[in-house]
Amino acid sequence: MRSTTLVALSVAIVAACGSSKKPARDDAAVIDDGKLVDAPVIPSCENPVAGEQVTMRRIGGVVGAALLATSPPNDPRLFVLEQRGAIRLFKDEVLQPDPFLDLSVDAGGPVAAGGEQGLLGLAFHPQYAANGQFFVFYTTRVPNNTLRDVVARCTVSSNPDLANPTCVEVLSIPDFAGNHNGGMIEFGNDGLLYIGTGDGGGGGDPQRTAQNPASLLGKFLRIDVDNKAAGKDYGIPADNPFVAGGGAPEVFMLGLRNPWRWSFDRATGDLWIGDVGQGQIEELHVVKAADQRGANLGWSVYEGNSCCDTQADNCTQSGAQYPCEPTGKLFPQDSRTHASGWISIIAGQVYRGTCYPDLVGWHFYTDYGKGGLVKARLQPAGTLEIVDLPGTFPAKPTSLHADSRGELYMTNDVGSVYHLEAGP
Ligand SMILES: [Ca+2]
Ligand SMILES: [Ca+2]
Repeated sequence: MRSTTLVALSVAIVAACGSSKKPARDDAAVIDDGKLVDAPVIPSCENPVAGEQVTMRRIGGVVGAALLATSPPNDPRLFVLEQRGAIRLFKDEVLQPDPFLDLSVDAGGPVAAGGEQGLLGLAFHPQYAANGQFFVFYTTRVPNNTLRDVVARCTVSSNPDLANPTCVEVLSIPDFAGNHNGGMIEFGNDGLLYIGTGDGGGGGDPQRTAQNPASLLGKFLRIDVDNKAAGKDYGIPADNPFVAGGGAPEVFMLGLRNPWRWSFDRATGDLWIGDVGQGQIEELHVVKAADQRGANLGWSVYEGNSCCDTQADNCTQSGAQYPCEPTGKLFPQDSRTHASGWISIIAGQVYRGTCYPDLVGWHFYTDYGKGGLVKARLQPAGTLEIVDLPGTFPAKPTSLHADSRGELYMTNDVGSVYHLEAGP
């Protein structure tokens, strides 16, 4: 199976920028379980383009809402999530007719889609080229019409463009409302799988999950998919903050409301998190690698920098029960009010590609309602340099994420996929 995959990948490799092509290279190797495996290398851009004027070029569209574009490591293909439950495949920017995987209800799959529900996350194993494993996050109502948020392990078939049709649940989280499901998953540079979960839903964190370390909701979770603990399909990393007690062992960070889209900066390991706000404030948190373990991002004691119970929305906790104590909490580096038109922040990713050298080190992000595009980069003091970019950008964005080359792709609610490009 693997040799078939690798031959196909090697043949399929193309260069990064625009129409420039570069011959395939297959001289790299990775070690997996002691076995040396050839792996293709994605070449850097042959003709980089200088300039900071950012544009979005539409490369194609999928069915329904497109929620994420991503790639396995060192793989030239682009995989796009359809909210309804399928993963679609682009090769050389051409949409392939058959889904890579279809977990939709129409295909007999488990994904419950609609509103904020659906196939929400996809992360390829760092050793995907060798082990064929990838992970998905979806909402489901099977069995018994009971709502759950699920992380499942899937595998590719002998055909590299087709996954095996069923996935195995790794983590199942009971949920109580259709909104606030998080859904983004990524592997860190430590090889562990990070999972962002919503506070459950409703409004105002009605079950007080986000600050409760025993709940898997309103958190970043971190699990080891390669070393299974007894009775589980995953392991608990030894330095997770509650591994010795005081909370659920999977919990890595607390105080999230709905971390819909976030990513690691692949160069630094910093987390850039868009936490969708309640009725007033959208938040962008940048949590440096050294500060992540056990971090508390504030919700639902705070919405942004504001004490939640002072606001005229449904952050209804009383100050007496949940005093707004800032000690031990991290606050966002950028916050946008709903009065300014922001309603659901869409965090993106730090550009680490080679096609547009003047974009390197900038994180690009946007908002589902406001649209537009913002870039920000960390300054030495830990604050952000923030630039609201001129120009017109796609409406109703749902994600902005890198492929294996570090090139960024935006998806939106009507199924379009765009390549972020720049020029003078
Ligand atoms: Ca929910
Ligand atoms: Ca926060």
